[in-house]
Amino acid sequence: MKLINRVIIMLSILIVACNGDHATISVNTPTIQCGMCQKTIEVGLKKIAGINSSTVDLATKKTKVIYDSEKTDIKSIEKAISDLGYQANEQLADLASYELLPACCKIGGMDHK
Ligand SMILES: [Cu+2]
Repeated sequence: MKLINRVIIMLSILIVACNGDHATISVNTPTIQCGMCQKTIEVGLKKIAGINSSTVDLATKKTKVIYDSEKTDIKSIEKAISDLGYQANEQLADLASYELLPACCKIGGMDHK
């Protein structure tokens, strides 16, 4: 029983150590329009290596990204958001991806309803 306890404690230390690489950034995503944009970004970023999770705040138009700083960086994350069709900080949206977005997700799209 004592050995098992020791193994559990060592595993816990390892798990905490692994979490040390996780960093959080807040990215300005000013062109998001609606809940569908939110889903596109959150689901899209989940597929990118090194990104653990992301949360889009529609009210502030900011996207919080939790990532592994050893596997990716801010520039790659901005590029990934751009590839999904949205502006990320100074990185403009990839035009081809933007054109493929539903009408409601394009700039001003929610104003036409
Ligand atoms: Cu949208």
